[in-house]
Amino acid sequence: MKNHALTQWRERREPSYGAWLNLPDLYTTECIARLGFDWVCIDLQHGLIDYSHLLALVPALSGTKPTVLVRVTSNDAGQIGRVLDAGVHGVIVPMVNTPTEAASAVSACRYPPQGTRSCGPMRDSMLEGFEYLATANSQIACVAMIETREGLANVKAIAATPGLDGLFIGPMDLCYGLGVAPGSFDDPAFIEAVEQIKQACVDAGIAAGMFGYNAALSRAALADGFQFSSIGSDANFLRDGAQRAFDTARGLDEAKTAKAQPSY
Ligand code: 3PY
Ligand code: MG
Repeated sequence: MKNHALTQWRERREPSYGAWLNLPDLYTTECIARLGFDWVCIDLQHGLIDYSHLLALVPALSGTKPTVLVRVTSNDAGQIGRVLDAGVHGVIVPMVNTPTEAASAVSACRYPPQGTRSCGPMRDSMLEGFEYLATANSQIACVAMIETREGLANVKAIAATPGLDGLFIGPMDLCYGLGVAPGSFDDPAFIEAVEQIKQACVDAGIAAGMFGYNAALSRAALADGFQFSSIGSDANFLRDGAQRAFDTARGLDEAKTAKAQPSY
């Protein structure tokens, strides 16, 4: 197994574009899978998706370009094992606050001796046989989210966790953690925190990622040295596209109606 997104992040040659999947819908998932994104992330934490939906979405993504990641609901080794066994190639773990928590996430992703993942890769072994076991430890991506004040305070040590592949910023929770109004992405405290997280990734030699509420935020992050960013979600692509079409049909000025607020 070769993880396309992880290879991009490691080589740092090009920005890695992701799409966020919040909807438990096969058709929208198949559409997004064919647009050329480098990775998609199925969101079990805030998306309207549960494990049984995921079991249908992953086969719909098989054989398409994007690397399939899952944001798990929490740093739970049991859930991490189950999503990996369902055939996804990495996890994004929310609210990682300490190096111990980061080490626990990594351990859940790696077979012994590097970790404690239990062996039963149902879907991957069906597709790849035992070959999967030889490559899984180096090809499964483990990403920790930094989105609290405690996580930020510990960011250097978290980034240095052996086996961790990247840090991913949750901008809205980070605003809450910093005590600035949600969505204040130009607040100096937020900008300083983002810089600190990016620098911790550079120092540790791992990838820096940013949840992008829209394509402009994502573009700014990628231009600013981040390796990967989600540029939007299925839900907001649908909503924004419908809004734009409706506005255009009514002859409204797009600039006036463009959404200023981030949306999920
Ligand atoms: C955040 O903004 O905190 C996120 O986790 C995005 O889903
Ligand atoms: Mg968050």
